[in-house]
Amino acid sequence: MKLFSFWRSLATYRVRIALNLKGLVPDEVIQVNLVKGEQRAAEFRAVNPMMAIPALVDGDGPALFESLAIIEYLDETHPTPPLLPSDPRGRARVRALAQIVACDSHPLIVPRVREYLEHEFKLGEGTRNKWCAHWHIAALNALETHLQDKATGRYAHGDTITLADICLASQAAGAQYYAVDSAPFPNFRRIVEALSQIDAFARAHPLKQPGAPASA
Ligand SMILES: N[C@@H](CCC(=O)N[C@@H](CS)C(=O)NCC(=O)O)C(=O)O
Repeated sequence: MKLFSFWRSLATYRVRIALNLKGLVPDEVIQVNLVKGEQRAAEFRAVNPMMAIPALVDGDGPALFESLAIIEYLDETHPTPPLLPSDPRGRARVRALAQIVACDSHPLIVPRVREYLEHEFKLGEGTRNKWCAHWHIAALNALETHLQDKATGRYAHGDTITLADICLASQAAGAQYYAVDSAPFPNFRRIVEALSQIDAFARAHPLKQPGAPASA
């Protein structure tokens, strides 16, 4: 297994958590430095034409891409522990919570969007950070409302870790980058705090990866 990764990538953080939960260790972790723009190099473009990480090569390939698809692939090929509930309604809720993070919020703050805002619209760093914080808060408001549902337990869906928790953890790390206060989101905060105590989450954290700053 080969994982294309970068310490700061929230989507790759999601896949690292899933790999850890499944007890899987990639044979190779290939760094794609997003700060240097290596995701746009021809070599990586051949791996993922979307020019984004993560990508995962399992065996002979071809490369898997898109974090949610990769995680569901890992869940199907390594079913223990399961990352989705056994009932259709539960699966729909977990996938929907995950998609608020991975499909509605995160895509608005990735490097290609921030760089477009900078180069095309000449928005300064302060304004770009405000943009990112705004979309984080929009997602946190929606998540917090959903997490008030009785389906929430110790974690986002009952007392078992699911794909939704993986995504909540990545949302929390992103919110930290942009200094978003999580105090108005007590359910979100409680769950993220519980997740941070779990080794599979702690080891996968962006700041624990090679190349990460000593503190951020
Ligand atoms: N929807 C994709 C998002 C992938 C993505 O945008 N990854 C970011 C890092 S978290 C990236 O590589 N961005 C490169 C860029 O925006 O230029 C997923 O969940 O895998």
